[in-house]
Amino acid sequence: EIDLPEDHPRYQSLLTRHRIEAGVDKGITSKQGLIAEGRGEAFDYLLGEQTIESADAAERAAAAQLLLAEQPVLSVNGNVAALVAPEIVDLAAAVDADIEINLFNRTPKRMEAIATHLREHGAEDVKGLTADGRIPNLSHERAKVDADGIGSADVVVVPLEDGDRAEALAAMGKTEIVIDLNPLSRSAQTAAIPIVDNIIRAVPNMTDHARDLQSADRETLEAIVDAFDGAAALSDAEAAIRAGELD
Ligand code: PTJ
Repeated sequence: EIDLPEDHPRYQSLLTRHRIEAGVDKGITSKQGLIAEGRGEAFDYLLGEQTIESADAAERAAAAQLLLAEQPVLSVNGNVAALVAPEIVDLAAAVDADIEINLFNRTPKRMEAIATHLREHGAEDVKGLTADGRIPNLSHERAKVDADGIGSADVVVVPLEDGDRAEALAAMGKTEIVIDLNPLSRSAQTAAIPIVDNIIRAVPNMTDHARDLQSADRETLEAIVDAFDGAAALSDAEAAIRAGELD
């Protein structure tokens, strides 16, 4: 990591930009990933670069949903790998989930680079390379998944996902947890649990909630999931953006 001034008011966004840039240099992140990052950053700026209360509630509900799941999978793309590889490995361990690489712009080279990067950060089993399953109603490359990963998962975490794929996964009957700073995106709108927060804050916070809920019984976990209202969380995020919580 480079030396960034921690007291800089935009420290988090500088750090995020740096990680994405390094991801592109390493062949992990696509050039389009830079554009996606810029879009996310604009929303984060308007949210005051903080985890708003409704996002924290969504992160707790997501942790509960993951603990209840039979076969949870965390989907990783080029931006996610560059931004939060060790944090994704931690979350997977906390909720006993698989990690699967799933790319919008799939190339064998980038699949390999991301798998290596995840393994370097402690991932043992990385799925996505077999690609013996398909998401119905998507074009060939974008539809590829592992049959024993996302293909048969009941709960999937899809961060920074393209709207088309989020919809196609939901149509397969998956319970989707989406992390996306844009509350108006189709991905966020499609999710059972939309998390409107920067992934660099969302993932570690989900892990904290999961550890806190580790020994909770099913009833307690189900009550947390049931009490969460996705549509209300999205309106709350939009209201926070409009109100401008800038520091
Ligand atoms: O690595 P690949 O090939 O799978 O490609 C990944 C990208 C992200 C390039 C691809 O999925 C894409 O083009 O996504 P979109 O349609 O730009 O959507 C990305 C969404 O993530 C946007 O709504 C952004 O606001 C949001 N976003 C970007 N950065 C962050 C974010 N949300 C949370 N945290 C971020 N750091």
